[in-house]
Amino acid sequence: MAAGSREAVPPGQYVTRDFPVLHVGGIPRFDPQRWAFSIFGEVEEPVQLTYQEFMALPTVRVVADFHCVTTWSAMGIAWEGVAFTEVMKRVRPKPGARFVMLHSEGGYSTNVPLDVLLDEDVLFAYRRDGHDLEPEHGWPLRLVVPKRYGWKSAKWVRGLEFMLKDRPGFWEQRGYNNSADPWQEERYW
Ligand SMILES: Nc1nc2c(c(=O)[nH]1)N[C@H]1C(S)=C(S)[C@@H](COP(=O)(O)O)O[C@H]1N2
Ligand SMILES: [Mo]
Repeated sequence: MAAGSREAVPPGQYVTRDFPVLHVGGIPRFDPQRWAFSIFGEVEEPVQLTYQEFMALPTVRVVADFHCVTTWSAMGIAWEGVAFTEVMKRVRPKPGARFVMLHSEGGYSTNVPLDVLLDEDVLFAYRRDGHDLEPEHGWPLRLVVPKRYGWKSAKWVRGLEFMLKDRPGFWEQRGYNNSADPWQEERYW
C-alpha cells in the first residue's frame, strides 16, 4: 500500500486483494435466446426485456468497495452496467410499492427497499475492472448494491418484483439482517 494511503473499511472487515467467489448452488448456464429480465408484482404494467434490449440500455461506470458479511472487503471495484435508476425509467410501480425482491436464476432472492436501490451507485453490472463478468461472479448480469453487505448484490439476476410489504429473501429468511448496512455492522438478526 502506498505511504499515506489508507483504505477505510467498515468495522470487523479485512481487505482482500482478490475478489473471492461466494454463492450457494451451482453456476447457471447462460442462454441469450432464453434469457429475459422481468419486472412484475405491484406495477401498473409488467415489463419484460430481452437480453438484446437490456444490453441496449445506457451504461454507467461505478467504482465502489464490496463488503461480504464473512468479513472480506474488496476495495475499489470498477463496475460497468446499467444504473438501477435507468431501469426504473421503464417501470411504473403502483402507489405504495416501496419494497423490491430481486430474483436470480436458480431461486436465489434478496429483498431491498426501493429507496436504497434508487441510490446512484446501484447498478446491474456486466463488466468488472475492464472485462466481462466471469460466470462465477454473475455473468451475464448481477446487481451491485455497494452500501449493503454482498448478499444483497444478487448474481445471475433475472427479475425485479415490486411489493407493498417487505418480505425476506433467501439469506434474510435464514438469519441474515434485513437491512445489511456494513457501517452499522448489521450482519445477522
Ligand atoms: N444468485 C446469487 N447471488 C449471490 C449469492 C448467491 O449465493 N447467489 N451470494 C451473495 C453473497 S453472500 C456475496 S458476498 C456476493 C459475492 O459475490 P462474488 O461471488 O462475485 O464475490 O454474491 C452475492 N450474490
Ligand atoms: Mo457474502
